[in-house]
Amino acid sequence: MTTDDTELVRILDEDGAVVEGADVPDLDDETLLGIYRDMRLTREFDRKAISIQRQGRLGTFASAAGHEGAQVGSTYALADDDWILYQYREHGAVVVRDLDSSYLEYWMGHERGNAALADDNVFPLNITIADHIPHGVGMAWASKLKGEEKAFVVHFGDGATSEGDFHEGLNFAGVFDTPTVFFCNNNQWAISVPAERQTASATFAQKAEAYGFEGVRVDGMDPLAVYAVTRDAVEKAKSPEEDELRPTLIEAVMYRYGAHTTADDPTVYRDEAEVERWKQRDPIRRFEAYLEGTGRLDAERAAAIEAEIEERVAAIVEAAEDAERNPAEMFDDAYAELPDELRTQREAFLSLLDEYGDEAFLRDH
Ligand SMILES: Cc1ncc(C[n+]2csc(CCOP(=O)(O)OP(=O)(O)O)c2C)c(N)n1
Ligand SMILES: [Mg+2]
Repeated sequence: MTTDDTELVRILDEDGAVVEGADVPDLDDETLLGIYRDMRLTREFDRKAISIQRQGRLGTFASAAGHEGAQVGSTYALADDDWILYQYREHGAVVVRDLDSSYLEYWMGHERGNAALADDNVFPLNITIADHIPHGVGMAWASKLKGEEKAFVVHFGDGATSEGDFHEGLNFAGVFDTPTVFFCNNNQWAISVPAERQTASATFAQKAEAYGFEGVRVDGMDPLAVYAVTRDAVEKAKSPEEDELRPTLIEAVMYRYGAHTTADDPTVYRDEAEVERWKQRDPIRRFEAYLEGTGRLDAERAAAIEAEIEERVAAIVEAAEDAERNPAEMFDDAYAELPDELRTQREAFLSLLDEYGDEAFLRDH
């Protein structure tokens, strides 16, 4: 695994200045400020989620801090009817697509939040590593056969590239030329396994070559660079040139600032100095410096955005905690028609709820 940055696509340097010769995407001020706001919203959502998890008000949570540039930048490059299939850490993609309290309800253990994502063309969250990659390829293939012009962006981690599903998915995508964008969030760690123990390849992006399509390595903490490479990949997925294949593998190089999840303690396997080194590339700080330097943002506007975000996240938490609970929803959505065995279980469960009353049941079980 290379630690060399020279082949990274980059538009902003670590201080937020445009890199010499870089092709800055032509985005209007509203869009640029939207990217900034959504990255900050992602970070605040993350901070708040961890805080309420520590108070016993949320289940296990996977932090996205450090990933905001990759998640928000890539999702801004999509049309509303393009699909996103994600792993579990890409809250920034959900933020762009329409974050509401139901998403937090999922992390509180209620399936409704997961099911609601489909309304925004987001496939349910996927904890079984790499399982959703073949799904993303299959959906993309079906869409192409139907004559649609949609892209399917599949997010996964560096660790996911060691799974059979990754290789099966990419191979199929190349052979059947599906409109799939494979977005590898190389955050340097798969729980406690470092990227250099994940592969002997020099980069994750180069794995695309074996499947016959393009691989791109981008600075995943530079939202403009991520936007640009994703926009190009999506364009190619929808209308490739004659000699091009539709799929692309994007390796977004970034860092997971926090623990793997709230159930993990990274101090036992990694050095705090490494975390601090990567924070020098922080996507929010860099982008803020860019916006300030180009006269699009000042301290007053940034403070107003911060206040708006804090209020919004507080409202999301309140609504998620106040939402009506229906534990029988765990039987919905996995099957169009429940198999007999699950139907029996559902009936038994409903009669238990009936017997106890919802509140007493939730308290005692
Ligand atoms: C098939 C499968 N094997 C193992 C696990 C346990 N597990 C959960 S997260 C994880 C690491 C994933 O790392 P990576 O793909 O780099 O994603 P990241 O957590 O860094 O975002 C593992 C091994 C799992 N969820 N699914
Ligand atoms: Mg990882």
